[in-house]
Amino acid sequence: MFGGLREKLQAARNRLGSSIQGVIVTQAPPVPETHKGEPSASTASQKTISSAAPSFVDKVKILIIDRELIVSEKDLSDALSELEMTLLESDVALPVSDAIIARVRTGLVGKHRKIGASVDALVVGALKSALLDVLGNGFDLVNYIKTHNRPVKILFTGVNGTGKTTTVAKIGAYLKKQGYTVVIGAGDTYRAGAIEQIGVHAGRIGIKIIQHQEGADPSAVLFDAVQYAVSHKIDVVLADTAGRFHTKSNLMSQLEKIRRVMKPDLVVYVDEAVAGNDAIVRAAEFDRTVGADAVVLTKADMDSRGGAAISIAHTIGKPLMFLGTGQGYEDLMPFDPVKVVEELLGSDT
Ligand SMILES: Nc1nc2c(ncn2[C@@H]2O[C@H](COP(=O)(O)OP(=O)(O)OP(=O)(O)O)[C@@H](O)[C@H]2O)c(=O)[nH]1
Ligand SMILES: [Mg+2]
Repeated sequence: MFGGLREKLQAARNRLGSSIQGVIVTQAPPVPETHKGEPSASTASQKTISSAAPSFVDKVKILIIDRELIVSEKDLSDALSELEMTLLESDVALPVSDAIIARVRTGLVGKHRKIGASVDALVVGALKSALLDVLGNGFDLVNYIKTHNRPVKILFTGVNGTGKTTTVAKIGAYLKKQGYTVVIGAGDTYRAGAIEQIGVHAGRIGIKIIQHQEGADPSAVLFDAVQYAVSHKIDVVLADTAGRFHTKSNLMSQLEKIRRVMKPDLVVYVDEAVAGNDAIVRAAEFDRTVGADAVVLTKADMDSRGGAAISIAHTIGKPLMFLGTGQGYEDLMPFDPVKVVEELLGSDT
């Protein structure tokens, strides 16, 4: 997952580190030719020289460690430009890339004490907090269900073929494993074979499905699914819908009707991570027309660039709930920003 971005961030991390190392070198006091190997008058007066009589080079290092390191904006400008290119090439949306660069700059430019400890730690710390800032907090579905009235009704929307139906099945299996009862509403009455497809998934994971005939009004199907949940005290209703593009106004108004009739607690927008910036644009459109409370990005297992996952929360202001990481029912990862940052920068950070 996001392997290409991970490699590029590693390169950016090294580049920022060497820019700061360059600053350390230029801020070190020059070693006078005649005094090499013995303390100079100026350095000897500094309190940092240890009594173990270290070499002159060691003393210079100690001085740098003890002093404030002052990193200017100019020192980092090339490395930050490279980081910006890296992010844009990885399909990170421009405002998000700008936000990351601004935060890394704020984290690194200025005075640093104890810089001698580790330049790399300083760089990783700045990258980490910049990424965490733009990734937001995620959306803890289990906690949401725990704290809301039953049944919790969740409507899944999105364009064609992004993985809505598979995600409904995966989330059903996930919630069942957490001890919740679930019913699925077969709200895609439009595409031939869609009812059968969700029926097969529901059968495999052992979840009740409510369905009508192909061509039926999806609002009626999903209304029935909610009624079933109420009368059977089911915890969660998962409503599948047909894929549609936001440009198709008749299909979008059908979705509005579903909203009015079913009254979902959550509208979850599903798109594929591999779509990069397209996913961001579409998510914003869906949010504008029918609303979205959270986002699931599927096919993260096939996404090397990671741009959509990095960008979506910051650009549309809605949290990421899950990442889809494969075709199996288990291939669903609750979105945990800390884990994603670890994946990108390495767990040793
Ligand atoms: N690799 C991978 N494939 C996925 C993932 N999620 C879904 N898929 C695959 O994507 C394809 C489309 O999935 P569907 O669930 O049918 O997509 P949909 O959005 O319901 O499609 P429509 O109903 O036609 O709009 C299927 O082959 C899924 O197995 C994922 O996280 N990773
Ligand atoms: Mg579907």
